[in-house]
Amino acid sequence: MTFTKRTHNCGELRTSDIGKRVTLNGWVASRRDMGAMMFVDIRDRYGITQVVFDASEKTTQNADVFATGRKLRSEFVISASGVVRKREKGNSNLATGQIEILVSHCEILNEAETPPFEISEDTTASEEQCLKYRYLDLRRHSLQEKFIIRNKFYQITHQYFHEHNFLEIETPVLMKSTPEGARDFLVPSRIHKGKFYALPQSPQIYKQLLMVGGFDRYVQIVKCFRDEDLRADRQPEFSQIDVEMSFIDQDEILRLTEGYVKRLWKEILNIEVETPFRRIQFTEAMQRYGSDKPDTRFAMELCELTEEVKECEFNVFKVVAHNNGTIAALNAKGCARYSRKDTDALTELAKRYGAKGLSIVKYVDGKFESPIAKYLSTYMQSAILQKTGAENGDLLLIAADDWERCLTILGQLRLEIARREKILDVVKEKFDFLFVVDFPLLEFSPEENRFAARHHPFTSPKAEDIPLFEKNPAAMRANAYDLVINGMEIGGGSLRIYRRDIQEKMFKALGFTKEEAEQKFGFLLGAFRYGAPPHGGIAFGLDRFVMTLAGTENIRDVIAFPKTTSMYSLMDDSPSTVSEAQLQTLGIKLTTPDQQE
Ligand code: AMO
Repeated sequence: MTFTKRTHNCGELRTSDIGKRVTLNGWVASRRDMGAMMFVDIRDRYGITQVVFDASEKTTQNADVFATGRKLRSEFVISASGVVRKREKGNSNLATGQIEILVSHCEILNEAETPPFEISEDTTASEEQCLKYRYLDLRRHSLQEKFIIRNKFYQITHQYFHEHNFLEIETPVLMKSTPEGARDFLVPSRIHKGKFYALPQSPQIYKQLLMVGGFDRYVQIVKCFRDEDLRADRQPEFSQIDVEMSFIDQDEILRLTEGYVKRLWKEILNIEVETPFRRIQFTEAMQRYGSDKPDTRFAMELCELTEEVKECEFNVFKVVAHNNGTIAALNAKGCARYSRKDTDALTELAKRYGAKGLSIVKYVDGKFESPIAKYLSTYMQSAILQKTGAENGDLLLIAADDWERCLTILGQLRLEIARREKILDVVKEKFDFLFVVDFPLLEFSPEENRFAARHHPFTSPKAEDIPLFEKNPAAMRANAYDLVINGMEIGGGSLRIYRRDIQEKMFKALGFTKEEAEQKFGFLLGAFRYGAPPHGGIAFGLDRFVMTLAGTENIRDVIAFPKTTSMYSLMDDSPSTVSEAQLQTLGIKLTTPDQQE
């Protein structure tokens, strides 16, 4: 099948092209029929151009051309040829808005059924519908723009790391299941029945092995897979820019990161980013903002009140203080006006983050309005006012729990108040770059009654903290760092343990027996016997980076074919059942009857 091929795309013709004979190929975005005149907008990924069928003009008088124009409907794929002319009334919203094409030849390349929703920027279609017909949704200019940014992002990334002497090396997608934090996606082996590969949560171990293999600078844009609950910034399969280097220190990795971010912002947004970025220690980030990825575009800092209220008669505070917990407050300025419904919603939010309750104090007409007011002496009340800076009309939210949970709850409330009070609307354009450093090495899991690695089991402790393995593992700090932009964790990394004896101590602290460690990570420990260089690295969430650059809060906007929050692909209906024969080949028998349908 032949057709008249385009001479230009739908976004490039200008007044300087007036008089040229051109052909456009694209989709019918809209069609207005005014009787003797028809206006059709043709769309492709470069833009929209108006073409005109004009019965009064000789060129269009040809009955065939006009009849073809009449047949056009939304989303038909067409080829339209004619001469570029000046538009009578220009449209300054369109790059091509000053010209139009007087059609003298038109071919319908393919018809289209009426789409399930209108493909326009102000579509009223639900997100489910857009995802089910993603290929139609992707025709929207605002979505396509994000993929254009994503493409630029790839190019700059390849270039930047190439210029810095990095080698791109691919690592396996079918690998050994190793505990890394999230749940693995498993792939059954047909040849080795009863055995499974795992899809990588990240290429962490491989990139460390590449360092042992002598590739001192590795980078890879790589798909990672994690079976975890989804959020607005999480997908089960996502992309990382994975980086590892030998013979370096933390500063060198952070400087490389700053240069990379600077280049991305300059080339994609034409924004000059100031470096070096601020570095905040984990403890300080928690104390001031209640988060290890603080959004410091606005202040609203937390303040600790443990000392001030530990002697009060309110039992919850007393018990928490007695057990070495933390009592802290957030001053929501001017929010004493909140209704019961509002404050109940805040309590609910606190509970989602593990709070048993939330103490709410309205400071109105010089008085504390709160069920806990009666437990707080005048002296305590004035100490609270002084510490929180509360004034008439303010709302104090007070949490009491163990240190990290108390601050996390308040950190979440801080973000919620900022949303409700539209504080971020004022600072929307600002970018806030920082590194959070000096994370704890371990975190205690009360459910499992053991320590887990805060970052991953290969993260090195600070040299001066190594003796604490025996004495006080909870107090150990890691050589770990996160890149945070606008309150989103964009990247995380660490210097690695490269000595077998330290790695063994770490596995022991994590509660692995020697045999377990050998079975799970034997190949890594083995490699450490043969001269592992000091090394470290970082991985950036590519999708999150692009979200920030494209100014969207929804990760699905930057992934061509994303999953829903219930990890479903509405377009191809996956996951789906497979045939009994396929299961048999893999030696798998399903146990739940409804899975066998
Ligand atoms: P980490 O687990 O911190 O580190 O991941 C690095 C970055 O990947 C992004 N990310 C995600 N993006 C979208 N959806 C997800 N489900 C998701 N999970 C993580 C985040 C995060 O900062 N191997 C280590 C890195 C290292 O130590 O070098 C790792 O994977 O932006």
